[in-house]
Amino acid sequence: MATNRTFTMIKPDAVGNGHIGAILNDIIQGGFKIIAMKYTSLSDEIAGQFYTVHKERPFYGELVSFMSSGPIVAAILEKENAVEDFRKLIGATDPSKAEAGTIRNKYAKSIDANAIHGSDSDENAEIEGSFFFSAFERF
Ligand code: IDP
Repeated sequence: MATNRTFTMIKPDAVGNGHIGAILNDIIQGGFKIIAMKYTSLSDEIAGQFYTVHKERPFYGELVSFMSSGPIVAAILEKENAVEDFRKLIGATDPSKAEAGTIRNKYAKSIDANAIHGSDSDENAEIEGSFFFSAFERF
């Protein structure tokens, strides 16, 4: 059974382009409740740890330097069927293929700088949420 939480990051491109407010509004209007949230920056080392599952992929180095290029907003979100519904709300990885009205369609410019992260499974939502937030912050 699907759990009711997912994890997101508003990526450096969307933060730098002034889209934090609009994206949070889309998330809330999409029916998600914000359980925990922080505005922070990732070092190369921390970004590398977060994306360690992609270590063997050709874009890993590019992804790590992009994610440490400026501030991000990390958050844990709650909604029934959260992981799947949030992936629908953000749209395809490549914004040129993301459906109209999705967050990546509206705010992203390229496949690497694609505005927002959304966990791809319940298991990863839990791992990623606990990477950023301590147990009492995730209560
Ligand atoms: P997802 O974020 O939609 O789940 P993944 O395939 O898990 O997509 O890739 C993780 C992140 O790596 C993407 O959100 C994007 O920022 C970056 N990425 C994916 N494919 C490419 C690529 O071909 N070139 C550069 N960056 C990529």
